[in-house]
Amino acid sequence: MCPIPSFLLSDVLADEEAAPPNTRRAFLAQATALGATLGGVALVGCNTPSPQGTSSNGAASNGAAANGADSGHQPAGGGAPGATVANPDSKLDTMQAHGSHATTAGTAGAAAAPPYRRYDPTLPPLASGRTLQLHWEAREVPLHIRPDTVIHAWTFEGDVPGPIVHCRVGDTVEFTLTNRGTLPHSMDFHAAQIDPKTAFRSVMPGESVTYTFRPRYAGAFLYHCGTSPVLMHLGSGMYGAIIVSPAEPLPAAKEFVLVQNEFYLNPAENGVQSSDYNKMLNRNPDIVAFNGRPGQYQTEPIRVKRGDRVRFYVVSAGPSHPCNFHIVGEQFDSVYLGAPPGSAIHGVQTFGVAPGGGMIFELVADVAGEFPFVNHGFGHGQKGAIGFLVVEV
Ligand SMILES: [Cu+2]
Repeated sequence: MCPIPSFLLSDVLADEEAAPPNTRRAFLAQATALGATLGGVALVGCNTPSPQGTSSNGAASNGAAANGADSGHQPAGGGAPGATVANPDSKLDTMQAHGSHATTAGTAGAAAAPPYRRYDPTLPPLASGRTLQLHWEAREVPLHIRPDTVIHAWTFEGDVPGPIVHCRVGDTVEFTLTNRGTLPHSMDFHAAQIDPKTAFRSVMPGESVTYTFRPRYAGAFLYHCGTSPVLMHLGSGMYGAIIVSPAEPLPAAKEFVLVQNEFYLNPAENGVQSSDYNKMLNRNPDIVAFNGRPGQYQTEPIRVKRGDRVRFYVVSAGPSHPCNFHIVGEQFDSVYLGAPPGSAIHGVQTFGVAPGGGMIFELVADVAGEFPFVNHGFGHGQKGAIGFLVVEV
């Protein structure tokens, strides 16, 4: 038996507190109806997961988009609309305040997690065509973030961060999200300019949402689940980077994507640590990481050759803290604060990337050696946001 997602109940409780006494009877009737709906939802969510063979990864994706991917700029909803969608409006989700949020620890133990592996920070090449078709799945899975640490992650495509997307200004991105989890989920691309009420709305388990957008600005952008409470969904792993290259290419470089995030974790049950919402509210993380694994690029550094131009796309997923990006022993020749190439400042030691933001850091690696790249807010660097850039002769 699967529990009713508690944050959906908190929607009800919030309504109850707001309801004046003379409408309490109406509220109770509404809550009963919602409870009946949720019962059905819980059964859907507890079914054996559906086959996941239709998903595809990253910019080279050719996955078939469901629910009308060829619908141009008109977002097309998937599944049954209306009554069964408890929080259909992601704009409202973002603005909702919740006092508490229980965790969903999941039923799979640590043994069900795939082996630990380094997250490849390499920027994928651009696709040859000008249209990207991405058909992704939201999944709740056990995931190694260190060789000895498994978390119950809420994910896009089973990983934290989700896949790196790479496209150009003016490309067409046809995106479909199918929810294979047990909770509502959604997708908010910061590279899009689109009506969030429809495109970024939440979809229930087993359902899909499809929308299309064309990025207008180049840069390093965050994407994330926007379902209420956003803090919990983003903080549990539902985020990633979409890199939009300018129409006129930047100088050739070795290009890497670093997405910083914080983990706020409960003690392990069955070998798996779940996310702690109250810790998230208090903003004192247990772990801070680049690309979802603390210290991974210390043990397996990023390597370039002397003389290479190196470009880091740094995105801060948060959910609450910035990334004060710095490379020990180096300076950035250019930092692009907004859309490159018109927004560069030069000769920079450290620059803060706000949560929900992204910037581009560039240097020519003309000195050989081992250079730590860090969040120079060292309370966070010490919690895992440190790696090595190795410049080989
Ligand atoms: Cu979500």
